Amino acid sequence: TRRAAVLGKPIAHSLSPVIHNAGYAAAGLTGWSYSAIECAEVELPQRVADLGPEWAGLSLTMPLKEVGLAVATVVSPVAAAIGAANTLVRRPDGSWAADNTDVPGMVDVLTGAGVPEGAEVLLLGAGGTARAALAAALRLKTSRVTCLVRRRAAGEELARLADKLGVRFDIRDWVDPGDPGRADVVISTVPRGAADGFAEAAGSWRPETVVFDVVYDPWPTPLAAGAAAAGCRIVSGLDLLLAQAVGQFEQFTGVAAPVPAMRSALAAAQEA
Ligand code: SKM
Repeated sequence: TRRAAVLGKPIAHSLSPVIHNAGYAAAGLTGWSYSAIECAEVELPQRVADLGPEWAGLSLTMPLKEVGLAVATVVSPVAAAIGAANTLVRRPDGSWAADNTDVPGMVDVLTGAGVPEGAEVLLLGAGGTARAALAAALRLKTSRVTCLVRRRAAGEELARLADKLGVRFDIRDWVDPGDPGRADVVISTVPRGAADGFAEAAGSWRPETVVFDVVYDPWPTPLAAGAAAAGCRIVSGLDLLLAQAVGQFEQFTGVAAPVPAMRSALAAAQEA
């Protein structure tokens, strides 16, 4: 038996078990199972220490992505750069390696939606997900990231990361970007409801704009619906959930992920 799980708090809403278990079934990985475990930040180190040798990997979601780095003996460059891990992989000696698959996942979904190299990005929010988006922007060789922030201090912290990564970055106040200017892609990293005020403005964005809202429940968000009405290409948090799970699946099992089966299981669960 080999086991994996997603840890976080709250965790009942997570669709990670659906995606990974569908992947095990489609890949013929009998004996593998993936569960959801509620775990608070202070509990993570002990929880991880208590896991038996059958545990191959862990997905980490809020609020565990920062503390995830602390329980690992090896940290990948991207996880170290943004200070967040969503993935812990068991090493042969029993210790854990931390990685971040949100970043390559974002690159995959944005490239898949046609975002070209050198694109200009309008980023909404400056929290944890925005840090991952910034690292993705670097990999996409974006020319500039303009960030709308609700809290100036968070924006300034993100600006320091942008500086460290070498991404051209401007902070703007949280105002209505009725004209996203020359932005080729709008990435909203703020929680459910926080970007609703941009829905109307999105209705007049250029149809070539790719709009990626990391929220997926409920879907479509008002922002996504507004942008879709303008003819923009829409990417959802569900697309990202799948893309980041693919990277985890392959690191946990060492087997190529059966993506179509994982995608249809996710779609079915979301409709249920
Ligand atoms: O980064 C991912 C994490 O791996 C799993 C997850 C979930 O199960 O909802 C969400 C994201 O934080």
